[in-house]
Amino acid sequence: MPADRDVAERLRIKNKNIFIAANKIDGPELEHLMWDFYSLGMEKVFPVSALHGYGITSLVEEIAKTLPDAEGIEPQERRISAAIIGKPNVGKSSLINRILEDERLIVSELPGTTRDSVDISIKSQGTEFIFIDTAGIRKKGRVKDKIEKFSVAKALESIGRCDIAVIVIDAEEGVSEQDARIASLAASDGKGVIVAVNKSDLIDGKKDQIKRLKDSLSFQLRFVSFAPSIFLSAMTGKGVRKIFYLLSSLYSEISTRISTASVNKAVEEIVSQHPPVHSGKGSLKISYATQAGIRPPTFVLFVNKPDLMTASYERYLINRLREQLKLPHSPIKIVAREKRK
Ligand SMILES: Nc1nc2c(ncn2[C@@H]2O[C@H](COP(=O)(O)OP(=O)(O)OP(=O)(O)O)[C@@H](O)[C@H]2O)c(=O)[nH]1
Ligand SMILES: [Mg+2]
Repeated sequence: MPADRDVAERLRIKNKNIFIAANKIDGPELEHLMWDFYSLGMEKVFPVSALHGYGITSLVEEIAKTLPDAEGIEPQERRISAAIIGKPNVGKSSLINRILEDERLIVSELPGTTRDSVDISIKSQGTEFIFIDTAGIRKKGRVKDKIEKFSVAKALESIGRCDIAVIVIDAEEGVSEQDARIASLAASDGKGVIVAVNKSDLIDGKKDQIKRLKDSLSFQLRFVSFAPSIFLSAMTGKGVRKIFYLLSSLYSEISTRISTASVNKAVEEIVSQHPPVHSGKGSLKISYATQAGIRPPTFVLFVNKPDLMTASYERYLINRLREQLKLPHSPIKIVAREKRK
């Protein structure tokens, strides 16, 4: 709106912190409506719903960050939630038990032991880690037949409320299509993904088996090749502590904010190395770019015609941005917006 532009202009010269609250955005499905506001030339745009409360927490948190620290108030603890996902019987509960180093969860050899999702909180080095143990539920009466499936609906529900999805895989069985699908879904939902290969004690020293497993990891997970993987054993405890380190560093990575200047520099370089190809409809021109959000790092590119952004060029940009912006393990989201004349 012209009036918004006017206000934006006046505020800009005041040299203050400016936040734009794009109101009446009631949920994630309406978030696309906020992209227009970037054309006001300000980076901090927040989708909110004053009526339903959507997005308010993020807005308030961001505003709070710019305020000076009040004395005597403890800084807020970092909280990382990790969804532990995987087929029945891969050792999800055992892994969490090992992490907790006690036997608070019911572990059993029967697939389908964990009936629902359970949240377990543990504090370590100033961070609160929430592990969401997700049931590897299968249909009733099929417990005996060794099917590969696990409940996608349950997994998605846990993924929806996590920062990072930990896909647990049985070292003897390798990666199934279902595992790969869930990993891709989590990544496209903007979540960090870690692949945890459990029961590695069972393949210790078995060269052929280890090779087959590594092949299945790189082939099946080729669409989420940026996801770090670890080998561990919930039974012996080997490799388990590394989860904390991985979760922390991945969380920092997906929460990175990069200055507009650096984003533009990276985009310019990436585009000059391999410009968009000319199609019948014209050629894509990227005028400038800025980071619009974190978790996942999201970049808005202002272009002549958003339609001209092809899926393959978007993939190229994302892969190169991952390198250039030093976000090797992070999912990245790109939004092409039409540049206003
Ligand atoms: N050898 C070996 N066995 C393990 C390991 N981790 C778990 N197990 C065994 O695998 C079986 C299943 O473990 P759970 O932790 O119940 O598996 P889950 O993934 O939580 O299963 P659901 O809740 O049914 O989805 C149990 O018999 C565990 O003792 C491991 O690292 N090595
Ligand atoms: Mg379980």
